[in-house]
Amino acid sequence: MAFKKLINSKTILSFFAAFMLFGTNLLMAQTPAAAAGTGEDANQVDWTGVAYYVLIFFLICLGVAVIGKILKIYDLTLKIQGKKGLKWNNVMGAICLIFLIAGLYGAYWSFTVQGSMTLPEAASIHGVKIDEMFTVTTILTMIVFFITQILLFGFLFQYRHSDKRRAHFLPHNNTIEKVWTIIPAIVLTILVVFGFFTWQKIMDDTDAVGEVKSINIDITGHQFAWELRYPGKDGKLGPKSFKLTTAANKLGVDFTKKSSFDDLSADTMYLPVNRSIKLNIQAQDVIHSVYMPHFRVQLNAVPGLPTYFKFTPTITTADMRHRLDDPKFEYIVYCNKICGGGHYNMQKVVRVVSEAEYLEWLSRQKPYLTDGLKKELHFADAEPQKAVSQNRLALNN
Ligand SMILES: [Cu+2]
Repeated sequence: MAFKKLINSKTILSFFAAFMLFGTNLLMAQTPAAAAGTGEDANQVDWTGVAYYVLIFFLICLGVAVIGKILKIYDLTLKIQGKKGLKWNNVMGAICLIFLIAGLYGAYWSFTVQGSMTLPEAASIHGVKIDEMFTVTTILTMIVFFITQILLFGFLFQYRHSDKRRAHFLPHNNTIEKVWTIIPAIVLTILVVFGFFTWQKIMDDTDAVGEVKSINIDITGHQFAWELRYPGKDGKLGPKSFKLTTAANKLGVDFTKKSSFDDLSADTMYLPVNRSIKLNIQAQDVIHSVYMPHFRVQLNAVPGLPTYFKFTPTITTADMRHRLDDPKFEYIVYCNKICGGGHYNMQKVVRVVSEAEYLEWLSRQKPYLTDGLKKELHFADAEPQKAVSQNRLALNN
């Protein structure tokens, strides 16, 4: 019966879960290793997956349980010998103090070690504001975190049970209630208002008076790629309709409108530095999400709900490579929704360049209106050809 008690069903289930997790981890680690290489590489297994850390956690728990049992036996031995047993309240108080110091050091460690893994400085104007908000929120929550943790575990240690002391029962106190309701309410209101005005500024789509007009760029998500469309010489993107989508016209651009003829399709997102960009965001199948972490840009791409994000890049790719001392650095636009099996594939390079480089690049871009599309739309060859040749020298102003 004792054995039955020891190995109760919860323990068995926990170990079974750990075993399954470890097995899955091993399997997943082996698959890419086998697929990736031949020879020695194929036999290499990455042991440091999630399950590895879960197992380490279980082992630490086991270690703590064993130490607890040893202390219990020591306590019983003392009592059998007629001596005073262990002062468990002191043991618990000491554990609280150790937990407090280890926890605070852990928080400090994660800030200093993992803090350096955060994104480099924001490469857009509004990104600096977002970072400021993040810093203010982090500082405020950290102050609360450190105060509450020190009070919580410090009090547990200081006022641990003692036969000589009796706890004071405090049924109600209006002053305390007011303090811990009003102060957090004020702090949260400041944070929310701060966030509201920042968001309002970011989402303001009107160009300021005297400001150079924003460049309109279309980004459309589908499983599993981003499609980019740039305006041609007229600076306007042609209208689109999902009803017009075909194999050749995969964005469903409406060619009954003149503004559609000079649109360009691009593989890489080139952006001129210090120019306002209006990124028009769409999706053709499921929900995707435009995510450009270095510019602090993220917005969902929802089918049937066109939206946009306006931002101004401030650091060129070359400049960022120099700052990070990484000659291979590229800004990337990702998809930030788990949108299907090939989700990881939804990446495109974003290159921030000077205005001159941008215009030179733009002049080399292919028109959206391809020969295949012309055929499909039964266009007379001469007319679109003319339109396209003009657009090759398009200036996006
Ligand atoms: Cu996606």
